[in-house]
Amino acid sequence: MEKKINTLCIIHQGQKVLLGMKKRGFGVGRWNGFGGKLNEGETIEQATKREIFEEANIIVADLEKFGMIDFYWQSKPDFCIQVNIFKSKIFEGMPVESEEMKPQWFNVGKIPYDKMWKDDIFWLPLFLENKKFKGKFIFDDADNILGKELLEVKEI
Ligand code: 6OG
Repeated sequence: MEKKINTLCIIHQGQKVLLGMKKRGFGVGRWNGFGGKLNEGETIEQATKREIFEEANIIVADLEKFGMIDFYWQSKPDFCIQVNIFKSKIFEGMPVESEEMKPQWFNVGKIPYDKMWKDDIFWLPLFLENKKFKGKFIFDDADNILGKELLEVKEI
């Protein structure tokens, strides 16, 4: 099994969340949190901070892990992306568009789920209610959900 560790960070301040429109690569054209793969020797937290700085030019001061989801695709049974999902409430700097992401604030009542990965509508409401979760999603090649498991947990 090839398991790729990824990070995902969403800034959540009261009734607002900061998302980014992915401008290139995997997930292009979708709103998502900020994140990516780990560099060699990096911890998951270090990679989370580096990615959001590279993609939105902000420095997060607090990181709390809220979720861990394993993603599989039906046509690639030996491949998995593990996404480690973090919340930050405090950051330094102003979000700035990068080559990879265009940041934008959304009201929690107006999350653009129709332009996001199809798993997000299941776990993001938990995240917004400060609930922690673990899960697994299986997609087909058109990124439709074929199977899912999602559990609220006390600690990740
Ligand atoms: P790069 O490989 O471009 O980073 N990611 C996902 N996010 C959601 N919401 N759903 C998924 O379902 C995802 N698969 C990957 C992790 C890719 C970014 O996309 C996230 C990373 O933050 C399949 O560097």
